[in-house]
Amino acid sequence: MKSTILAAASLAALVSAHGAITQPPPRLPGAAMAAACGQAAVDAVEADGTIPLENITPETNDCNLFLCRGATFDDNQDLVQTFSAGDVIDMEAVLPIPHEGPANVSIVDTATNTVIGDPLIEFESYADENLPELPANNTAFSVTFPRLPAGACTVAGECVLQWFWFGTGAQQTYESCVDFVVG
Ligand SMILES: *[C@@H]1O[C@H](CO)[C@@H](O)[C@H](O)[C@H]1NC(C)=O
Ligand SMILES: *[C@@H]1O[C@H](CO)[C@@H](O)[C@H](O)[C@H]1NC(C)=O
Ligand SMILES: [Cu+2]
Repeated sequence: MKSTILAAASLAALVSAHGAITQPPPRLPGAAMAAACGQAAVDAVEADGTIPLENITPETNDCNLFLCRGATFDDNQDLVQTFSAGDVIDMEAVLPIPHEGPANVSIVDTATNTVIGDPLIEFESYADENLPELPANNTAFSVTFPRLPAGACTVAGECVLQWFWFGTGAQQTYESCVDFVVG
């Protein structure tokens, strides 16, 4: 509950906003992220839940900024979703400041920060600010959960569904993660 309120608060404070996933509930910053990345990093994400990685300065080498923008499983254990092969997962994003570039959603092994299998969805050109209007599928789209190798992603924290977007002109990287286990 606390996390939900926090998410709403940080997304409402769209100070210099760019983009993030809002559904399924994404990993949020918290005490464990503050311990690893520094309180300033947490403050930056709480002030603007859509900021790119490039606008965050980790204070220690323990910060895993390039996985989930530094957000940790420890801070988000109450947000773990259960997905099974064939499930259609509806995802929603906010893109208050679009930047044209590629985007995708993949399953990532958090221990190694490597992608498992193929992306579940890929956009060659996403969030194109030159269009009069963004395609509806930029902010609401679905992915179908794949059949994973036996034993993969069965323990909470092992894997995330990661939305990744790179604004080519802006040179800005965006990551939002959804914690899940295979059901
Ligand atoms: C997702 O897109 C980014 C940006 O193009 C790219 O760096 C990354 O390799 C892609 N991920 C996969 C699994 O294709
Ligand atoms: C998103 O919608 C646009 C416009 O309708 C379409 O061209 C594109 O292929 C769609 N992308 C994906 C990944 O579904
Ligand atoms: Cu931006």
